Amino acid sequence: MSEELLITAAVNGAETNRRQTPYVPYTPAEIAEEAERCRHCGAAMVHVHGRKPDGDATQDRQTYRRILQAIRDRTDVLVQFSTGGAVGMDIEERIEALDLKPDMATLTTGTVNFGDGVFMNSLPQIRTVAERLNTHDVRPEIEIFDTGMVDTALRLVDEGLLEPPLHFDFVLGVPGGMGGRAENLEFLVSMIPSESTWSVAGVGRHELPLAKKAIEMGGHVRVGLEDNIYVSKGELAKGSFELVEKVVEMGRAEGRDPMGPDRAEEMLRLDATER
Ligand code: KMH
Ligand code: ZN
Repeated sequence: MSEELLITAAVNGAETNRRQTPYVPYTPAEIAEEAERCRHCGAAMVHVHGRKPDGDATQDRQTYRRILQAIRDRTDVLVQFSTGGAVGMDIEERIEALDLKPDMATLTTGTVNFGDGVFMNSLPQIRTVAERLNTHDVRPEIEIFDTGMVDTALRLVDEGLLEPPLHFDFVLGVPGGMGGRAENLEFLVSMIPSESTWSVAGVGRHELPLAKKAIEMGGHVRVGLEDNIYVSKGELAKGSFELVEKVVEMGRAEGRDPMGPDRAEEMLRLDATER
């Protein structure tokens, strides 16, 4: 297997906070510094969430504008915006930054229990996000937290709202969602059209074992403090870059070097950006 490996760093998320780890970036400058470190270590893309200076999650357009600019000023890494935001956010608020034309943005194709909360994505809401992505010509990464979400993504293809080839990210191990067992990943991969590309994002202790499994299966990997804050049992990662380093090592052991942003752009059929 010689296909290069796409590593996406989910550097902050909406939920990871400073009470859990001092290393989670909040401000645009902090996010950009971390993005640069992750790129240096082997990530081709960063998945980012807006945060207020006190750490509260925000989908505010100005915050995303500053994040995008700060990252572009420092590094050529691809930038993927979250449209999920945090549990309980209004759908319009979640997509107000898409006109800034990030390289990619997420699209979750279903509702899932998310810890004690509910991450709401009704069919009309999913269509709203897909339409807005299309309006601004932003390619989606389809976030799958459970099996029915794959079927819904395929339904959106039939409706003309999603254009294949699709790129999926299987987020496994969220309390309330599909668990982090390797068989779950195998099943999800069996469901998607063969021309699709995919990555896995294992949550918590599932992150690195699922990364290894995905590498062996020919898929790609998302890691970072959004999903897991430990680099080994009981040891906090000093940033998402340490998790990226681990995945680079795992990839190389299987003959898969990390791909750069140019190759990722080509594989994911993104419009070439000036970087
Ligand atoms: N924070 C979660 C409720 C995404 O980024 O699009 C949703 C999430 C998915 O993180
Ligand atoms: Zn996210």
